[in-house]
Amino acid sequence: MKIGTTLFSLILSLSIHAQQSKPNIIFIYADDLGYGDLGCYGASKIKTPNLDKLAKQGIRFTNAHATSASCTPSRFAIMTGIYPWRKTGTGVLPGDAALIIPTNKSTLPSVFQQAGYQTGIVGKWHLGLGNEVTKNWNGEIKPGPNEVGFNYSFIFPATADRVPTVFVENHLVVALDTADPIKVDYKQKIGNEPTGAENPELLKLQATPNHGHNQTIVNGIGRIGFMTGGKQARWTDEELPFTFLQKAKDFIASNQKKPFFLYYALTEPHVPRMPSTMFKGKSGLGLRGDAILQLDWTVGEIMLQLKLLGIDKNTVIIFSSDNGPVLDDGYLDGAVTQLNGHTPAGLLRGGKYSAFEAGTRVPFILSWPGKVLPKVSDALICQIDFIASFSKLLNIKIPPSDVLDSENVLDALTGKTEQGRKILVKQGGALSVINGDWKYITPSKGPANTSPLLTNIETGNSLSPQLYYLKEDIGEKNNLAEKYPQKVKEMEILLKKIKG
Ligand code: NG6
Ligand code: CA
Repeated sequence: MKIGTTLFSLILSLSIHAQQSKPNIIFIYADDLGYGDLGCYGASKIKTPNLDKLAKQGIRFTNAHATSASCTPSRFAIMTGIYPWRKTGTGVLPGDAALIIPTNKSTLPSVFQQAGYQTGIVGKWHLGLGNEVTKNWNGEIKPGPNEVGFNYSFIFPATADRVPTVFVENHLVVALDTADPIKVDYKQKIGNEPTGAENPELLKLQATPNHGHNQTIVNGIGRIGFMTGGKQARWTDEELPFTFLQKAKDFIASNQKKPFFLYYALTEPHVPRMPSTMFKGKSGLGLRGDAILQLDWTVGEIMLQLKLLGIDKNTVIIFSSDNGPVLDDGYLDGAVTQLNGHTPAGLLRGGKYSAFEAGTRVPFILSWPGKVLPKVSDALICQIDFIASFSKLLNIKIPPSDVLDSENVLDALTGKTEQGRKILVKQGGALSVINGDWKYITPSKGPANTSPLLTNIETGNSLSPQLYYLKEDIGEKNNLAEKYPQKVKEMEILLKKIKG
């Protein structure tokens, strides 16, 4: 009996140990944070001590990319390992969109599940829910994150500026009151609640004229889309970071003894920027700057929790952003008027929505204190590479056709080499392809600049081909297409081949 018990506890402790030797992975994903927005990436007008510390203890990548210059496609790529431009319907989704991630293919979280991980997502989803646009928000909402690899989900459906402004935990809206059912419509007004267009006097944050964001008002902010009902379930923007942080911490605490993968998708500094009172007015750069302080604080809270639980050495934190920066993305929140010389894109050209580098080249930090030595790496990597790289790390075989465009860059991610990928296709408005130090932007119609009264961003659109030598011209100032027509041809052929 005694021997049996001892043997049992020995086996148990060995198996717990084997499990624990797999690192926990926390992927913290900012929304619309630019290459130049953090101290560790050269920002001097804004202080980001926690992310600077993370960068100092880990690897700070200078040449890391989202696949796309907006949210949904970048997130689609991370989940699937497939370039989003291969699939229609992967552009910025409305809040009532159906799920766009296939439920029968490998996904990033399903790879972790296969390796015995507990998987969770907390934060922004923006990849659709349910099978149809018209859905019942008052019952079980599925398929969603739980059907594509997450054991636990606590999300908001789309963006902070889109209805429904509610949290969904696993399949259910949080704090739902059946007596006040939620309805959502993106085509026409429903119910009789005030809208930003009809009742601007009710707004605490003015929308930029002619920029939308003037439909149902929630918490004094005009949103995109109409909703009615669910009064009790609606979030308060100022509380968002605390709600998500608490859920992320709960997930970490309850899984501290198992290997876990947490996808923690922050909402900062996406619009509407409405940080908590603790941060309002603290940056001197308007609400966008304050939201970045809040984001940095959140990351610090997670780092502290890991330390207190004693799992910091065995936990990988990856921090990045889904696309580049934008100042005015729909609200008059001081981002433009109080910029104060801050350069959200750093030395890069363009911004969110752009084919230029600032659209997709983003901050990217990886920290794994027990394993990875601090450094700065110039390896070319992309978020789409997570799925192939982590399958390698965890020794999980996935059908290559499932994750067509993902490359195993594990050695670059862990700092063993500065050789990442050689070739990467990126999506602003136009497609571009990077091959080594060269970048080619395909000719495209459309204005070269969005209106100065709206987002005011250089799009990268041009009817002529553009060729840049990034190694010496990271700001894409010098179009070499006419000088090197042969190179342009080569890049065109390369892109054509990848497109298949
Ligand atoms: C745009 C919105 C913008 C933002 C973006 C999505 C307008 C005029 N602009 O359509 O405010 O919500 O979509 O951002 O409606 S993302 O980071 O989720 O891609
Ligand atoms: Ca975004």
